[in-house]
Amino acid sequence: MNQPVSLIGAPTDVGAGTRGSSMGPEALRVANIGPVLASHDLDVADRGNLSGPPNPNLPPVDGYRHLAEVQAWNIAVHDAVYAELALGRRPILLGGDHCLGIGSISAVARYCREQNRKLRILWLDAHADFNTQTLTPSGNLHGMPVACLCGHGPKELVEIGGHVPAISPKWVRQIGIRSVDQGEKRFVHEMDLEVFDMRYIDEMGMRHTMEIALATLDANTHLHVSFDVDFLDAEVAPGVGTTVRGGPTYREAQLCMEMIADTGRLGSLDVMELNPALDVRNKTAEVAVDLIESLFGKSTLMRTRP
Ligand SMILES: [Mn+2]
Repeated sequence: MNQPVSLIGAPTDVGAGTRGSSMGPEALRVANIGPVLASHDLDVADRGNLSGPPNPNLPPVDGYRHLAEVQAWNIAVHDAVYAELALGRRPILLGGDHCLGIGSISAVARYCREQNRKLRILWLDAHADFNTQTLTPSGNLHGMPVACLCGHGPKELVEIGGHVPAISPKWVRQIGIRSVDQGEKRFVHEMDLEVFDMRYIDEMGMRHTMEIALATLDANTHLHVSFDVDFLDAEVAPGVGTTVRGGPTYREAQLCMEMIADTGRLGSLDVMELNPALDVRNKTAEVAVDLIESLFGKSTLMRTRP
């Protein structure tokens, strides 16, 4: 029997510029995420939705929009994700915007620290999400979670996991990146983040990219995947607030997910930024569920596994 999984809905868009990702968890359920995972010999528990403050839709204050609301939601996410890990289950966070990666990944990092496990984070996204107060053009906190996790951000967010910084940039592999602000790009270089941008994927292929991103995992490594749906090409996944053309095709994304599944190390997952208000007949939710199914063992392999 595979390690059981728990679905945690976090219906909020307080960290985003465009509203609607608050409806993401329900759209993923409508696309049958629970039964689809259960069909792969998985014990799936749906914990329902977390609750938190509404979106006040206000301009930035000191470079941040909705800092108090983002903090409240991330604390709720942190506690829920940590509770599932402590039960020996694999949390799947249904976002919600990507600011919630702070709560989710700080919980995973805390659990790994306590268990003496190594952590590898795959950040699948069109964006580096490495903005700060001074670099951000918008103040939207969904553009800052990786920086916050690495200790660069407001103390209300960087201290959520009880350890600052929550993670080391060395644990992160970013894949699919193709839209980064100028100052943000400098900061990514400064912090020496390992980025597999679209140019790299085009030149080297998804297979090579994933081989490098997954290299040196061992039996004591917890693998966390933070899947921003805007990772996918906008043609495949129109239902996100920040679509960027030129992303991975369906087949590239499928290979990416299958290679992650092949490691047998997936310990937790975020599915973020799905925005049903911008979707077409829930097709982006269905594509997301299909790719998540690949992450948990659906394989296109006919020949025996290499
Ligand atoms: Mn993101």
